[in-house]
Amino acid sequence: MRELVFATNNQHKTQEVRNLLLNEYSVLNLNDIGCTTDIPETADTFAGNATLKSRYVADHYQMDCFADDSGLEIEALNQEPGIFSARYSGVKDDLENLKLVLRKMEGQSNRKARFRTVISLIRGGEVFLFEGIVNGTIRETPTGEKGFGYDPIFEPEGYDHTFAEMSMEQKNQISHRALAMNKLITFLKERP
Ligand code: ITT
Repeated sequence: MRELVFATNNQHKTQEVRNLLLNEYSVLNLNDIGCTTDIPETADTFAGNATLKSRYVADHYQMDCFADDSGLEIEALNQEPGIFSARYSGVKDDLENLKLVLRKMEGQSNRKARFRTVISLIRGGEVFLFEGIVNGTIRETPTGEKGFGYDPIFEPEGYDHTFAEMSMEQKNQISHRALAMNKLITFLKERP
């Protein structure tokens, strides 16, 4: 099977993407290619950070590669945590980050939010970007044990369950990452 490098250290993201590419590509993450560097994410946009990660692998490993940068944007918090989603509380701890969001949202009636992913693919030195967005609302209390990150407090529009109450297969039918990945998959099919 063809191999594709996904520049991530996040096991949950790796699993979601492996599940989406099941029959088409074998997905290698940073751990699989022996990259232990904590690649700096110093840009101020999702696209910028995703490209820092994909370019790092392309430059250091001479492999075509894609990376995603994603996060939660909450309307009432001026789109925070946004690009700071992974370390919103100051530490890379999903529960602490989620608790901080809930504290900041206390008493807030506008609960609108969206998850956004930008994928950066580097092929033959050229960068291609793919975006996925899913709208929803922030719950007042966490529910569900599945998924990761802010999944227990995010209810996608049109559903009465949080992402953390859905199976990976269900989340993969509607999620921001799945939408962006589907664009990437279409691109790869059209330009193999
Ligand atoms: P890599 O940079 O190694 O890929 P990361 O976890 O640091 O892994 P990001 O920089 O893209 O990934 O940060 C995204 C953060 O946003 C992530 O840690 C979660 O807290 C949150 N997030 C992203 N996608 C999510 C999803 O599908 N469900 C819940 N939270 C998500």
